[in-house]
Amino acid sequence: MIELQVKERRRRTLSFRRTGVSAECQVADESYVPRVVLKPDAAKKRIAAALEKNALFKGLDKEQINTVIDAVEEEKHKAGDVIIKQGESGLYFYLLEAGACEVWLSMHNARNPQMVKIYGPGDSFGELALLYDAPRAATIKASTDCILWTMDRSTFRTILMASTRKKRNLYEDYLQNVPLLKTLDKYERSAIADVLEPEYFVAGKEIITEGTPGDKFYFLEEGTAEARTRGAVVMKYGKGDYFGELALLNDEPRSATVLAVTDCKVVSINSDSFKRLLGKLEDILQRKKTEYAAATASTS
Ligand code: 1OR
Repeated sequence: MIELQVKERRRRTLSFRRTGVSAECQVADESYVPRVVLKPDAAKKRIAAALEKNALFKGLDKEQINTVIDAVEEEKHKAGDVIIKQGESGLYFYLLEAGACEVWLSMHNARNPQMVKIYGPGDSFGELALLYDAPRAATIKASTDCILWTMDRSTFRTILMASTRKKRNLYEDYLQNVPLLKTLDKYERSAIADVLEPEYFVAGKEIITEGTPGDKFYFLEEGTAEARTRGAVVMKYGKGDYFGELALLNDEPRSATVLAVTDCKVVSINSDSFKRLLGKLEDILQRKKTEYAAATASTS
């Protein structure tokens, strides 16, 4: 059973009084006054390092990053503390600097909550309630002693809401139609949308080069591409297909060249995010190796 020690509730009265955000709105706060929590330079450096690990902060400019660094507040938790409680309203977004946090979910008809995920350093949570004015979708509990940086709702909505929503909406339909991701739920797909980086390749350009080290996994969003080993075409790709998984899964050099046949738009995921977000699809991904082997055998 999860022990309830809801810090968020305790802070709520204070925060409402201070910021007066009780009127819910779908847009960022127009009257936003940047919040400044004074902190030493060493703390600022730690925050900057944690922000760098997190995809949600990728598109921010220097000024926005500084606003975030000023606004966040350190919060330490002991192993076992409940940081967010499912069903309650949410006031803070959390960035985990050190330690691990568990995500517990109570499904409609299940008697006991289930642990569905563990967050580590650089991960963030608590965005859903702020993005959609919804109750907390899950309970978050510290599994070890933790250091977190909390961002108030007003800063989140002003700095992060538009970019996060835009990216999630942009890729929602696309990711829903990628066969590989069929078994993931909507929330897991939005976590993938957060980390996608678009890249463009003109027809004839190599997206991946056989024998080189691999650090990215790709989905093909537009165009057609083909994989070649020792010059022979072993696989053809269209919209929604993926490639580049083997080098990351098996820690080996690229086993094929992937060439843009037409102009292509791809979205890539770096190796850390790939392991974190697609790790549970490893069985499906490993099967591709058998397909490649069969295709290579039939061309040699
Ligand atoms: P929040 O503001 O709702 C709880 O507060 C947070 O838990 C939530 O934002 C997310 O940041 C985080 N479904 C919903 N929320 C999740 C999930 C999740 N995982 C983490 N959070 N699912 C688990 C996916 C492995 C979907 C389960 C069906």
